Amino acid sequence: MPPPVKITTIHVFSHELPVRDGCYRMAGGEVRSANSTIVKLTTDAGIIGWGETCPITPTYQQQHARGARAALEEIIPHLIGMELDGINLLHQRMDAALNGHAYAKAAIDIAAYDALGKRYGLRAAQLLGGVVTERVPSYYACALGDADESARLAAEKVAEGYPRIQIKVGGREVQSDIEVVRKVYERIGDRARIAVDGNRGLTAGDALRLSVACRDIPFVLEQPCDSLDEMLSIRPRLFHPLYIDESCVDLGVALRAVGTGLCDGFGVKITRMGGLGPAALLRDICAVRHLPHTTDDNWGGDIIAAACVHLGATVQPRLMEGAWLAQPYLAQHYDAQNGIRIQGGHIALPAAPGLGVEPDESLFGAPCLAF
Ligand code: 0XW
Ligand code: MG
Repeated sequence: MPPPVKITTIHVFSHELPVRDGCYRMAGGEVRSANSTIVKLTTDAGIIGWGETCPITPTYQQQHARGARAALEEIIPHLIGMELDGINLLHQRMDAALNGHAYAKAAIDIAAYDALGKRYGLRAAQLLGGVVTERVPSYYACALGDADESARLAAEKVAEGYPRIQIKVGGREVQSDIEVVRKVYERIGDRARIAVDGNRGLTAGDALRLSVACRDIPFVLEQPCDSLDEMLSIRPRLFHPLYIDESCVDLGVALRAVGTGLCDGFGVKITRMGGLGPAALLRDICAVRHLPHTTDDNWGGDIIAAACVHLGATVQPRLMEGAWLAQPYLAQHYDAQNGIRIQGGHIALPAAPGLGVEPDESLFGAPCLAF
């Protein structure tokens, strides 16, 4: 039995990811550039694991880029020298060093899966339970826009092969949202599944109005309102399945939601759960009640994209709502050769051990933290 490997150094980088072609709009704000935190974990066997966490904006959820790096500065000194072989032990060590801040811990978790996979010659998806598919479905998110443009874009993406389209709504007159949903459905019909994502931007009344006005259109209604209580107040009167995304702030909420039937599915964010390990636990909790879910994250480059694809590759196909990637909005890959790409609305699972991507470290400049 080979001896366990120990963590010897962890470097943290700050890396700006500008949005190609302008900005990405959703309720609550627009994104012109997102600041990513990248972790490089090195072991005594010379194995390197990469992790990433990239809040999309400081307002999308209770996370922000500098907060991730401040949390990591608190946590990392407690990890140097520890054996890497147990993901649970790693999380216990992180939790003993700092309460909360799952989105920061996620970058360490992801780097650990990358390093462990390389150590044992296994892909992260194999460490997460096994590969169900080598061709992971993605979905395309039509940013907040007008009805004609959203319909045109949705039709274009369905023609490319995307099996699911997410329509952004919220933060404006609900009549505009109703027009967008109706126009998109008129254009694509049942050629793709539709999710209507409010990103917390609708009042309970407007969410209900949207569902009633579009009751003839099949879609899932994702996080229409800010709080779980607002969504639960209207859920019995909705004509559409309710998915929660931003309100699922941790595994405790997920356990309650699944156990008491508060929702019909999830928009999962791997970093919000704390990384691949906790997100795989959410996958398994959803499987108990046959609840569909995505395997997404907020924003980020090839590292977080690979994490989303590896988790997505382990989900039962009938519960898999897709792995959204920021890639279509980015001008660069961290790994020019094996970067994560969407083709025909689907993503090939990388073949190499760990995450299967090897970032060009020179892209990230000097580390902002080095332990
Ligand atoms: C569409 N996403 C996965 C990407 C953006 O970060 C927002 C998110 C969502 O579903 O809310
Ligand atoms: Mg969402």
